[in-house]
Amino acid sequence: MAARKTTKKPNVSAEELKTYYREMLLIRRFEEKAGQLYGMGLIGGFCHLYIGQEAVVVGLEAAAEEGDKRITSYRDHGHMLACGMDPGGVMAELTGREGGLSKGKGGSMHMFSKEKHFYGGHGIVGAQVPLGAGLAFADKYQENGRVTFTYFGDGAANQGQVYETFNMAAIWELPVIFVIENNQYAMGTSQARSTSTKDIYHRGEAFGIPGEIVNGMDVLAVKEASEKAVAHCRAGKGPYILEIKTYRYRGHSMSDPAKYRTREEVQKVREQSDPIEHVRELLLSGKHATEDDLKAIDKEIKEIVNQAAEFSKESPEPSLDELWTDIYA
Ligand SMILES: Cc1ncc(C[n+]2csc(CCOP(=O)(O)OP(=O)(O)O)c2C)c(N)n1
Ligand SMILES: [Mg+2]
Repeated sequence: MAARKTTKKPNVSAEELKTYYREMLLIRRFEEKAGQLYGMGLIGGFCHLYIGQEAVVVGLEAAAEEGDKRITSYRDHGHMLACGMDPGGVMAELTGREGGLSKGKGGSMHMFSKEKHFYGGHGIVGAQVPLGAGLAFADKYQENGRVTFTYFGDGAANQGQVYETFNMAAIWELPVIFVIENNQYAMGTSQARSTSTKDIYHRGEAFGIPGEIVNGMDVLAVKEASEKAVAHCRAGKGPYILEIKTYRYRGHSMSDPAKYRTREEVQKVREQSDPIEHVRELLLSGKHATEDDLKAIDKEIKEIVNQAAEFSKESPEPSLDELWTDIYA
């Protein structure tokens, strides 16, 4: 996770860098605000924050095109924001209000957007993996050239259904990118305790699926690898695996006793490999932006997040009639 050492002279425009900075900062500030609202008792149930992992989804989205699909686990707020879902709608879902993207009935783990081709938000570990292959099957059947980004964690990578999915995706040459967000922990269990090997992507070899490791603290490295994976899928060559090494700064969820790692471990990653700080340094050292430019972006993002929080507090509780809508029975 040494972001600053791996990026040589980046071949990237100032505008592009600023976009990544803005998008990653939006996720970070949104998640910090969600943590505060949770602390105030305004958010109930589970709430899994994405702080530290921002470069993963922002780098992948940089390689996506209109119509591509995405599906992920319960650690999903960053994915929603990165594909352009409304921050107010996401926050109001967290507070369980009428203005939420699932009308206040889904909460943190269960939001969807037809418009943005975001298929959730899934609370059952690994369950989204076969669903992601199913989405890719539909695209292949319709010959529409679309790709599905199927995200899951290092813990989920030990689920049996992942390998049944790998097999079928390989046989049918489905246009699916399996994105393993390896943040090194599955709840309180470190990867070393749960997983027989240090790297996971090479399990794809057993199914003839190529893959690689990516530095998930470097948005440019993620984008580069994603472009390669997308090109592979769009060329009809079947699935691809990206194992993205990343780190979550906060607990597994808001109710994590945090006894399985030291504060020093977290602090070290924050100081040495923070993905937002990395882009900030590139912007400043390349003279693409001044401190004042970055302050202006910070202010703009703060405003968006504050508005989302206000909306999530002001939006009314869902009416009781809502209990009888969106039910398939
Ligand atoms: C089938 C199933 N088993 C167990 C759980 C409880 N559980 C929730 S999250 C989690 C850990 C998953 O870790 P990982 O896949 O690494 O994702 P991360 O939380 O790190 O993003 C577990 C065991 C669950 N939700 N579903
Ligand atoms: Mg994990």
